[in-house]
Amino acid sequence: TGIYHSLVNLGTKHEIPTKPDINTASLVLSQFPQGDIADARIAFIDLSTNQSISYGEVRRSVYSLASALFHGLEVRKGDVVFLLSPNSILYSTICIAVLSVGAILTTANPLNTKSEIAKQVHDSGAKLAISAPEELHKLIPTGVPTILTSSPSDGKFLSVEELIQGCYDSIHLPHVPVMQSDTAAVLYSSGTTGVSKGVVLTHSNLITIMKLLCWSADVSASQDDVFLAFIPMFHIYGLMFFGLGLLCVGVTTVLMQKYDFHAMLVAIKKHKVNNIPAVPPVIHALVKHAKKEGYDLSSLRRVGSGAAPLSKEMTQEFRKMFPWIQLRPGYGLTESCGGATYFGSDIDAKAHPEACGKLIPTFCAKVIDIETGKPLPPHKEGELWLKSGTIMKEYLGNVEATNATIDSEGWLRTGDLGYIDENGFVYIVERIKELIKHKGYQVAPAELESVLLSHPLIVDAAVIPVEDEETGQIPMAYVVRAAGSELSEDQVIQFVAGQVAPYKKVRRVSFIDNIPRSAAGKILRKDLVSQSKYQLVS
Ligand code: 4UW
Repeated sequence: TGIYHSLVNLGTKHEIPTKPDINTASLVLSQFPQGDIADARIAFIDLSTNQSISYGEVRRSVYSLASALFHGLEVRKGDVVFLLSPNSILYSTICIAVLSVGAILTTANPLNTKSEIAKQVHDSGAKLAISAPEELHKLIPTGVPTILTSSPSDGKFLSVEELIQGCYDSIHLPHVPVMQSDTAAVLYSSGTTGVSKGVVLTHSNLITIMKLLCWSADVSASQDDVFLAFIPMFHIYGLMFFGLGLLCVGVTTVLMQKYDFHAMLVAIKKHKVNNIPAVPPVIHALVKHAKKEGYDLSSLRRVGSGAAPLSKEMTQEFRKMFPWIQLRPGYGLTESCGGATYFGSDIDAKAHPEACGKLIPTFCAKVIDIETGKPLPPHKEGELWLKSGTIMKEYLGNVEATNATIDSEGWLRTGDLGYIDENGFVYIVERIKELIKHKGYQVAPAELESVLLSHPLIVDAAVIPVEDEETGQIPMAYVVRAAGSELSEDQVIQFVAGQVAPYKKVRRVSFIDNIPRSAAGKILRKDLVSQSKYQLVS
């Protein structure tokens, strides 16, 4: 039939609950390690401040904050709450409290600019924002009522810390019936084409992926595991691991507000970190620089890699340098609510250095011939399509994009070119969608093109990815200048940099007479990509 199924059984321990009236918050709280000793176990440590929060404190904080949101701030089922914060020991508490009152969580990258934030606030229809104090200035112009994560000095804004310490009920959750089918979160992703869109995830999606994550994390047996989190919790990868999933298995997570190579090495040694969900640039940095820095990585047991491709060479160098560390690549998307593939064993991972694992239980896949639209047999390359209980419901308010991405049978078109071998290992070969990945972050060419086109001396523009060893890919712009204009590469780079988050910056510019387009007017990015390769070698 051309359909690949995960051949692995989830087992009864991690069975996905089917009762319709279970929600993400009640599920996470019910999975918290139980008893006094477990209550005192540290859930999160902030690396920079050394502040920590125990499992018991997370639970009580969730109850108080949920009560405050519901009774004090009148947050109701279906209201969207916008969270703008770097990783913090309260991030999970906020997420779970918001979900527990049936409100919908939308998260954003704190690096985003004022106008990027405003767009998301508007698109998501946020009723309330929760902001780190240093990001507050980006929310004020939106007019959305805002509370801060931690207490401000001048006392003008309410804060989550104050609400938690206030006199709200810390023993019960407000009684709000929330169903698995209700929307839980709206995360932003550009998908296969165009600008950022709201990926609508239901409680059922989150519950399913959390159960799968607990199963694949394989840490429940030794609950003294210590994870390191620099992957941001606003992104599906960080949200699923650190925001929600890992709380179900009782590990301690050391949080970094932002990734820094040296601080990471210090954290690993100081806190005896043994697990790091990472991204390829971090693997790259460990291979290239760890020796020079005089590291102690002896505590590390497992390092994951996801969000962008990791080359076979890098995989092999990493294994050679750090033979005691299991390197486990995985592949996932915001639209699939996180990981879709995994390696169940290190033997498998070592034997398949180019693969990103096998399908996670409950996932099915097809590899679709791009020309004919027909499913392909093992080893043949085509677009990877996925089906699972974790696949998003839709793109928020965008029927056209939803229909272009999910077919009538519920298959998600990933926009990734790949193949599956006869043993079920999944290989991602190339991205066919427009998305650029810089350090694992999404950069949408369409968004940069519209910024470029707003320049009075730019007539036409196209943005493509250029491969970069250290960061994965960088955005490069092809620009058609207005007649007689002497606009320079640097001026173009500065113009874009003034309007977008730093990770989206155009880092290379080439001037061209016209942008190649198809008869239907679509930019022929492939032609530009080949042209850029030619330019780089010539
Ligand atoms: N190899 C090649 C990979 C890989 C990859 C992703 O920003 P999004 O929407 O989402 C993510 C999610 C990553 C993730 C990985 C592992 C995991 O367990 C987990 O669970 C929480 C999450 O990055 O970008 C999706 C796109 O990123 C590329 C690919 O193009 C995909 O469509 N990508 N992982 N291992 N490419």
